[in-house]
Amino acid sequence: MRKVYLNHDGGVDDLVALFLLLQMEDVEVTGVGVTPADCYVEPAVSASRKIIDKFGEKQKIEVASSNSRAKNPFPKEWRMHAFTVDALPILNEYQPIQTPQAETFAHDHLIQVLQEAKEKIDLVFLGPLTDLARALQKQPEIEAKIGELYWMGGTFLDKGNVEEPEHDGSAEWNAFWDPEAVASVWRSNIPINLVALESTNKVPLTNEIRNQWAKKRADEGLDFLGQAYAVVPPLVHFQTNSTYFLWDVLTAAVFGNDSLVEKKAVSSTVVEQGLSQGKLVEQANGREVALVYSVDREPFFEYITSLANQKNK
Ligand code: AGV
Ligand code: CA
Repeated sequence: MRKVYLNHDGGVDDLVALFLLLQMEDVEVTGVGVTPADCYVEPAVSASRKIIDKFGEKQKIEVASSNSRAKNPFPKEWRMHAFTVDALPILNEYQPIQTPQAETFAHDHLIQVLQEAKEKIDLVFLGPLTDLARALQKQPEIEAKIGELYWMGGTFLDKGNVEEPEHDGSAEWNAFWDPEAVASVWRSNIPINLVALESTNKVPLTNEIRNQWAKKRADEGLDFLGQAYAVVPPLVHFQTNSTYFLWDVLTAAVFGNDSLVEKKAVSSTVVEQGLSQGKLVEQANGREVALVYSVDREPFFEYITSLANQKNK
C-alpha cells in the first residue's frame, strides 16, 4: 500500500481528484486538508466528506479545514463551484455525513498524521502550498516522514493563467495565491514532482470527453465525473480565462501511474514579490524539481475513465 495525504482547494477538479485517489487499488488516503483558495471552505469540506462516504469504501479518513490566508485571492466566481458540487444529488442520497471533520486546522492535521505514521507518506497538493509551508515551519522534523510531494502548480512558460490587475500574467494561480509558501517549500529537501501548466495545458476539458462520460452515465462513478464537469466551461472555440483544464486530475493520475507522462529535472527559483510574483524561473544552483512537461491525452483519459468506472472495482 502507498500512503498519501491530500491537500486540495475545493475546485471541481480537486474534488474529482479526491474521488479518483480513493479508487486507486494500491493507495491509502491517510487524511485530507482543504485550503480556502479556489473554493469556499465549508462546502468544499462538506463535499469532500460526502465523496469519501459515497466512494471511499468505508475508509476512515478525516477531513480538515484550513485557516490559511491568501496573498492574492481567487475570483469569487470560481470559488462558488464548490457549492454546486456539494449540492449534487449523487452526493446527497445518504445523510447524515459519516466521514468526520478533523478537530484541528489542516496544517496541524498534516503534522499529526505525519507524526503518527510509521512509514513515509507521499503528499499530493492540488492548491497552494501554504499548509505545507506552515507545517514545516512549525514542526521541521516532519520532513523526515514525507516521501515525495506531487504538486499541481507553477509554470516556466512565458504565459501562465493569472489574469489580474498588477500582474504580468506569467504565473500559475496556485503559486500566485501564496508565492512565499512556494519559496519556503523550495528550501526543504522534499523530492518535488511538479505538475505545471506545461503538461496540464495539454488536457483541456472538451465536449468530446464529456459526451463519452455521458454515454456511460449508468455507472455511478462516470455519472459523478459528468455531473461535476458540467459545472465548468470546456474548451470549444478558443481558450479564455475561464476555460477548464484537468489540472488536478492529471496530478492525481501522475501520482497513480507516472508512466503516463514525461519528466525532466529542472533547477529553479520562484519570484516572491512584484509584477511576476509566483512565476518560476530556471536558474543554475536553484532548487531541483522533477517537471512533468508532457502527457499523451488518450492514455490519460482512458486511465481516469477506467479508474472512475465502478464496474472495474
Ligand atoms: O491553476 C490551476 C489550479 C488547479 O489546481 N486552479 C484550478 C485547479 O484546481 C486555479 C484555476 C486556474 N484557472 C481556473 C482555475 C479557472 N479557469 N477556473 C477555476 N480555477
Ligand atoms: Ca486546485
